[in-house]
Amino acid sequence: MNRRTILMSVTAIGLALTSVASAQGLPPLEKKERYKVGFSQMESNNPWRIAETKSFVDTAESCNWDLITTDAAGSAAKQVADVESMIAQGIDVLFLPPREEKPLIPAVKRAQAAGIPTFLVDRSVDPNAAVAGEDFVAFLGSDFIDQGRRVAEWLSENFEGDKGVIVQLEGTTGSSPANDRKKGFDDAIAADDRFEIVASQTGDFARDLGRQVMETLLQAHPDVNVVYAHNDEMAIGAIQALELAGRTPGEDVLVVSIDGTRDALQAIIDGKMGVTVESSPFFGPLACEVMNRYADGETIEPWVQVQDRIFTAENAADHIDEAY
Ligand code: GZL
Repeated sequence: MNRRTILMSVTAIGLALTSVASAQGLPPLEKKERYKVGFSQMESNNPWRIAETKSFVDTAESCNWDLITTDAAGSAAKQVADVESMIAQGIDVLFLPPREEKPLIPAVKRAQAAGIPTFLVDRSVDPNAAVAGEDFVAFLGSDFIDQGRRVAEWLSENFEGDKGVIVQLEGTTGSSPANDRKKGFDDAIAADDRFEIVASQTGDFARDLGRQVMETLLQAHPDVNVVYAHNDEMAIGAIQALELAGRTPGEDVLVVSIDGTRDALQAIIDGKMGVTVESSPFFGPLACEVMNRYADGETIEPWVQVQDRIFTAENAADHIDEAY
């Protein structure tokens, strides 16, 4: 093949890539031997976050990534700055779990403007401000509304009392999982008139804050007999608070949650928690697969949806060894 033919072929590939991506108004991703990849982690204060970061790190070599990871230590503003820094370092691709739906919009827009294909993982942004397939390539993650709905469904099917007094521990204020897990649960549980949500307050997805908030809400609502936590870390914190107050989780109060962490599965096995709907942190392999599809010129579906299992006393022991 002579130089002219090679040049024409490379040009044709480039035009093909550009045409596909530009059809979506998205930056193309040139197929390369190795990719400089940015992963902007929001915080590392719980097993879920730590497992997610490890999943990306463990995928890097097999996916030919020169991986740059940052940790915003719980600050949306710092996460925006971290993304800016990685753009300045010339990353080819950005994987971003936006801590909150609105403050991370500038980061998404900056990456797009810099011609860097961006995939939102695990959390998304305000769809009124940025759209998958236009402002970023796609969202890789669970259906958080469905997670909340499934917890409510399980509760309605397994609660044996006449009156359910619910305290809800919400995730990080303004985050897509907190918004949607609340919506999914609240809308579904309203169908069963035995239940009343007497309090709903954020524990920021954190175990210790979840415990502190539960202690406070127990004072105000001593008749609580159901706790719905948006994640297992807060559920475990709530169980600690309940036991400190002389309650017996699993007997006089039913704790229900989301994620599927090792501690949650153990609490289910010990009879202290009723259910946890899975929300997997293992995004590395999926991120690799979707990035390669995009580099091959494929149009990526705006939502690459992750399917979630449900863990109860029937199957928790079967899955605890794979948990994080
Ligand atoms: C869900 C993820 C949530 C987890 C929490 O994709 O964003 O954040 O449910 C984590 O445990 O902090």
